[in-house]
Amino acid sequence: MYSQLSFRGLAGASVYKTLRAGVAYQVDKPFKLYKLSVGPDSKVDITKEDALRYYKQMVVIRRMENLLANLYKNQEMRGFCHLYAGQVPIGVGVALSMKYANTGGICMTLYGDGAANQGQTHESFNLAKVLNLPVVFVCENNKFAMGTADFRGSGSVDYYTRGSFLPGLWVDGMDVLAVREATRFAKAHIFANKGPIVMELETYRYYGHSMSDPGTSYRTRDDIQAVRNERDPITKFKDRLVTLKIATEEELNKIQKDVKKNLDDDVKKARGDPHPKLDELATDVYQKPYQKQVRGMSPFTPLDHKSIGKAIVQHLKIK
Ligand SMILES: Cc1ncc(C[n+]2csc(CCOP(=O)(O)OP(=O)(O)O)c2C)c(N)n1
Ligand SMILES: [Mg+2]
Repeated sequence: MYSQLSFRGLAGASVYKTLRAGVAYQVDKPFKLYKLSVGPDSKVDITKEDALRYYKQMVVIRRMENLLANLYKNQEMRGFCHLYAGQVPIGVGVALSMKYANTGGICMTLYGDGAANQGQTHESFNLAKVLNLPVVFVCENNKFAMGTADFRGSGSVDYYTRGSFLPGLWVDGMDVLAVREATRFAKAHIFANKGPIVMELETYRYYGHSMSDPGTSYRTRDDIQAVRNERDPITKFKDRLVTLKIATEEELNKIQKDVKKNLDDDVKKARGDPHPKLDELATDVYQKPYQKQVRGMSPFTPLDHKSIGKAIVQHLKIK
């Protein structure tokens, strides 16, 4: 439903400036501002190198999700499959630890439109404001909380204003460059010590909430197809890149073909791999496991905690 991503700040990035390199690109749908006098620039520049990288990343994500959905439906992949999915208070906790340890990092905390209506989200806004934490709250408004349309479950669907005392920014989540520009703006806002900020990315969910939700009982196939035809972020980006002559259709088709082939090869390899051993289940659950054994196992099948990977705190250099 949500996830956290943290990154270290760039030195001297406290002043927001539009990137001026490459070809000019006009963001289609203007940003909407809440408690902000100035917003991100709607004219942004894009270099060919960045454009192709974003295009490829989007195609990879789309294709991966398709493949995962199929593997799950074929019962080749077990467990529970949410096609992407944290907790808002954890994001605020990460931001608190970053401020406390003075890492210079900020925490992007992502949550859904459904989660926006939970008490924990509003407690998180409050604590972030009171403690002036380096956190950007990013609401991914994909129009549905499981099967409930946003207007049926939300007192206000203007999620960018829902931080009440926090400034907010509405962004067309179907335009990768609008999202990039808004993120740069939000990051500079935090580094300028203006406090936490809320960003709403308006998007759409083609799939159901999880694999147990066919995603078609609360909307029609035509509704979904209309978004695919009119607002699809990959198709739209591709058209813009061709129109702006940043890339040719052939180049972009080739990226798509290569991604498909590479991911199909990965799936083939994964199919041939043995199933993970049971002890994987208890691997890297804690940075420092305080108990040797996982609690609640039957005495006949004990399971030990195992550490093999590097903990996130080490990646982020938090002492
Ligand atoms: C505290 C809590 N209450 C209820 C649920 C059950 N639940 C799981 S997802 C969900 C809706 C989430 O909506 P949204 O954040 O928009 O995510 P999306 O459906 O778009 O993936 C609910 C109510 C939960 N996981 N946790
Ligand atoms: Mg949602």
